[in-house]
Amino acid sequence: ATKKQTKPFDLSADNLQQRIVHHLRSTLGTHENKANDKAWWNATCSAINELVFEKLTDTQASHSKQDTRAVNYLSLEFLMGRLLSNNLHNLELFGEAEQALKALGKDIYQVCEEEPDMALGNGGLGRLAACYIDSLATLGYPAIGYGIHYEHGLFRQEFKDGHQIERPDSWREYGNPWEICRPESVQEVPLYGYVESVFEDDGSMRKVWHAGRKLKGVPWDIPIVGYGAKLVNVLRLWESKPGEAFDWDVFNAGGYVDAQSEKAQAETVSKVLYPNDSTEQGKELRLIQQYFFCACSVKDILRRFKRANGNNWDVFADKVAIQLNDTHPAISVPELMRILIDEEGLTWAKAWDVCRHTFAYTNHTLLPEALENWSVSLFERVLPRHLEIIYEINRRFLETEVEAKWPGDDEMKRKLSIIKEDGGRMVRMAYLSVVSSYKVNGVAAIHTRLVKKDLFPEFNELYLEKIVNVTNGVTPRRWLKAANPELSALYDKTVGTGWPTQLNLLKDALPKAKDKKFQKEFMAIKHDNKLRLVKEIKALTGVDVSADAIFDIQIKRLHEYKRQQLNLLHILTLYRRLLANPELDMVPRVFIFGAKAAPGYHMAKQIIYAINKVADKVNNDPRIQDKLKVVFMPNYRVSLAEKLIPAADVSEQISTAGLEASGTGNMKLALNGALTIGTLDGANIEIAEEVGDDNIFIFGLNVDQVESIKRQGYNPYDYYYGNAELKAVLDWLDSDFFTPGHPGELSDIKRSLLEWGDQYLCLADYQGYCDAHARIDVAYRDTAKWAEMAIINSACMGKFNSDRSIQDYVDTIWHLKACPLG
Ligand code: 26Q
Repeated sequence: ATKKQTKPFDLSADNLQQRIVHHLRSTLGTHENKANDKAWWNATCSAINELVFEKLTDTQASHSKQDTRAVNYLSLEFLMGRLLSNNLHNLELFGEAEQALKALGKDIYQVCEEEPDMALGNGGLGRLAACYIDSLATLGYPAIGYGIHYEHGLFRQEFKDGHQIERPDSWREYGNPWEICRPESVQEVPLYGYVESVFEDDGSMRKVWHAGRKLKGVPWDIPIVGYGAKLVNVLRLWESKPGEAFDWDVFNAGGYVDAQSEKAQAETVSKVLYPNDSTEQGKELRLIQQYFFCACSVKDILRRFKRANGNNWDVFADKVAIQLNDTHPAISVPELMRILIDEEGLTWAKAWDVCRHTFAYTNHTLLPEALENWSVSLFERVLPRHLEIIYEINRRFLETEVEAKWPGDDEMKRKLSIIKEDGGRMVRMAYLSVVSSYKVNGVAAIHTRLVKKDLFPEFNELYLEKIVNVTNGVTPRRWLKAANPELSALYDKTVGTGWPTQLNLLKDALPKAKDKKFQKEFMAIKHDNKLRLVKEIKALTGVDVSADAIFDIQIKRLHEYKRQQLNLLHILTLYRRLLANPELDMVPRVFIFGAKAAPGYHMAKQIIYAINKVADKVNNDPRIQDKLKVVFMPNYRVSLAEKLIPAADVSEQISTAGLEASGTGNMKLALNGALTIGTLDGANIEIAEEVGDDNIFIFGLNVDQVESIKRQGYNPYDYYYGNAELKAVLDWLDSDFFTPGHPGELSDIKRSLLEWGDQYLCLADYQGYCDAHARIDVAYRDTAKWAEMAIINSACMGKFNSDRSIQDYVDTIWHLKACPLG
């Protein structure tokens, strides 16, 4: 354990109590006798911020003194969730704060509940960024996260008659104690306009971009406390404002009202997170959002570099690594080129050399519709100079690199061109990213294999060793220590207290997996967590469920490839069997869903509606004697995940093989003792390797079988007519049984699985999936055996610590040196 700071902070519970009272009175202007829980939360945050901000200052001083390479993690999304409980754990002050609040008559868990989630992300990619900045700080690496200070994060989800309704999320409505505005680091961002060629006396030519509009980027810093508080890094989020000049001019011309609307336009840029986690093509505002944040971040990086190194560009890549979290920030490549060439006067060759040693790119998807392509005409209008630079990157790439490897092969040049020519000219952001980066990585072993084989096969031939794997991970501080305090205490007692950083230590509990007493303790904790969830389910949905049932949980964005509809088909199958035979011998099951659908994704919304309608029927059907319950928890988000995951018995990871890049919920659930029912996809494969085939329920087609069945011509009707139960449940969806008086309301799901071709092979995997569930039913009855398997799952998750992922990034891509505070 690290030694706690002695001066000037007294970190006793007593002292913390005084600080909380002090902030309640002087910062918030209230008093112990009348403060509401929100004020208590605010005061607690302010009290620990005294310590956090001091460590932040120390860290920044130490970094500028040591001046080693730092990584800049560029991401349009950071799905942070709540920070208080996590910060307290990372400062090792949770116990003290609990005691302090208790002395003031407050329950710390209730106070923590007051914090709104910071939901500045959609799902996996955004939450991964949040886990990674936690690990970077924990390991003591110099790092900055760069993102957007959205006014509205991901929408709040409500259900109305079973339909998803989107409501705005306003996480900062009443202020946010964690963020610090940094007006001294404001940046200016040009947009639109035209490019002028200026000829110099010496015959040379340079380009000047005359912008049509200017935005201002205002940085907000959120301190990121590493576990053990070895250092405090920052997450810097940019807010858009109108550029300095314009409103005065218009104002003086008597156009006060017009000025207001232009101000509103400028502020639109950081107003809202795009709620799509796969495709949203061609929206001008989204491109401006991406460029706005990249321009601010690149300028900020350059400002820091120049402060320490002047114009010594030879050392730039030794000091700066820029990681692109998917292609969303890829526009920062031409932006850095533009500044180096147009403003700093570097030659193309020198500037390109700098970029090629600075950028690295992480790919998170193989879905073709999720690959970003921007129309050339949009680019030309918004970012004319950047388009020129992309053309030149492309020209040199094709004429030198591609020509050298495949001489005279025009077909290959067409294929690999960063500009797609057929069907409307488009900029392929993935190709731009691969060409410009010194490393490209996939996020799980199988995903990386497919990135090489199917997505970028020619690039993989051209650039040997460029594409590498870094399997995703999750932070055990949030996903075990903070979310599951009882299990954490059991591990502390069993393997010692080093596991939050050395997650492999959990393996020391393996010898106890067969120990009856340990099994009882482990499963009693699971049962307690389930009891807490039972209350939450009742409060949020009104449904009564029993903690003695199997809690079977599928929580993730709603997407056809993730196959929530396959889960539904199995639920309908059980329901039918129960109606046919109410005495059917089955372990009671509660199927729990949490998922948001992109607002414009019709089929995803249909699936939510269908699950809600089936839930209505099942939950109110006395004939099935509570053997089956279906619950759709509204507004799934990080803080709800923290309540669901510790209570799960079964983890649903059932994507079509080859389509889920990694998954990270699968890791969190197994870490908390849930058994996985899953396909051989993404990180499921590596989870199976860790826990052993006997401790996971694998079913369905693997990647090779998916490929071959598609090649042969897949026909879902073969399965429909070949399987009486499957046919019956699909036909059931077509009736008005679940939507009385409204036949056909759920028919689109059946159509997508038959007439429209069942793109994600649900019917092919249906029987295997039902069989795997039958194996779960059998396994759960042997309580000792189930406990043993749950313990093995939890104890074998060491590999999936995000500290391991970050160390992999450091070793194979970033090459950083740790700089913890002394
Ligand atoms: C693109 C263009 C325009 C608007 C939005 C987008 C967009 C936004 C978010 C596209 C994709 C995303 C998010 C993707 C994502 O979350 N991918 C997941 O990443 C996880 C972390 O690597 C993996 O575990 C998941 O398998 C993968 O689906």
